[in-house]
Amino acid sequence: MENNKKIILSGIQPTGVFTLGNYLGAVRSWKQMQEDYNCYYFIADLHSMTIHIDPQKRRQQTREAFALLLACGIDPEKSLVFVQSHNKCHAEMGWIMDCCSQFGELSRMTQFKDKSSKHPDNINAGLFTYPALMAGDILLYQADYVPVGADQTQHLEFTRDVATRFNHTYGEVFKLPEGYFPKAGARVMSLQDPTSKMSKSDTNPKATISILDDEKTILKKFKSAVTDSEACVRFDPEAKPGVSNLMTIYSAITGKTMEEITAEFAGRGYGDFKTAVGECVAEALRPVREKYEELMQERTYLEEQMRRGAEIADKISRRTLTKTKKKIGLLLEK
Ligand code: ATP
Ligand code: LTN
Repeated sequence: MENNKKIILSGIQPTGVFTLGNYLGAVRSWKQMQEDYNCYYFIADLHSMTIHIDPQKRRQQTREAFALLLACGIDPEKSLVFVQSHNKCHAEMGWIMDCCSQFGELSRMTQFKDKSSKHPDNINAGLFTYPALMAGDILLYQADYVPVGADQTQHLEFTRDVATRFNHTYGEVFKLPEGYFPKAGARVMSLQDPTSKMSKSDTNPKATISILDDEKTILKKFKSAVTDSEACVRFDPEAKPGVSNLMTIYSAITGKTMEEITAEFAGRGYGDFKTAVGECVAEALRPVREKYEELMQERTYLEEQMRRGAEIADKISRRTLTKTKKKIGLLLEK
């Protein structure tokens, strides 16, 4: 990947099958960026350790998440795809970043506050220092852009702050990354509670569309999606969060504007609209599901891609890690 293209980097946690939200909000654009950037994508398994997951399940979900990335069109010939823990530089840089992070700034992170109130019995130190590990992920690769959703922008700001401070104290090492917000990215809300985001760790299966759901399941879930009693397809996220969410999904897949969608369903009930949304989602996800099923039969191929990804990731990131250690004054082994 020796060229002048800018570097894009992003990660996704192996906390379950990707949802339509992950797909429309993130992974679909990751695929589109492959042509114009050097893209590095990874499965953030170290980050997923901040929440308790059964070990057997974690192994399985990590394999599945890797296959899902490929099924969504991330091409290992074009992009670097790997599992975070396979490149040991992440854990090492994570500790360095821990020592460059202040208790006060980590305490202000909203994700820490949210997740610790959701899991009051497991407020571990990793959950607290999560942003430091994430800063290490980004800075190791000298990434130019980091495509993340709104929930992660605070962590990106934090990364820039830590990098600036490090460069100032020890000398220039890190490039300051910028957020990247693709035009076609959509924020998808829960089908049962359209005021909260669709999330793969949601325990109510009716609230989320998994990208592996079959057509029948997808149509059924959209049929039972929460709407309102006005019977008018109109975009108004405040007053009509349910219908607006369905419009966002429909628009993200068909490319139609909100006005066009309102005109298309004028005088028709929500039933027709929900069926149309369900059908276009099922159609868009079919190739992903088929590709995934194919890939899961090819375990050796997947393992080979993981091994190759880890090797390249190590090679790229080790340069920055060594430079960082030198600047800090860690004695390098000869
Ligand atoms: P979890 O439930 O484990 O917190 P998640 O579904 O929120 O997982 P992440 O792994 O945290 O997903 O995020 C992966 C990527 O998907 C991020 O870039 C995030 O911004 C994006 N994303 C997650 N949920 C949505 C959503 N509902 N709409 C749009 N983008 C989303
Ligand atoms: N925290 C992110 C996953 C993640 C990430 C990263 C994203 C871990 N390291 C580095 C971008 C860059 C999430 O939960 N979506």
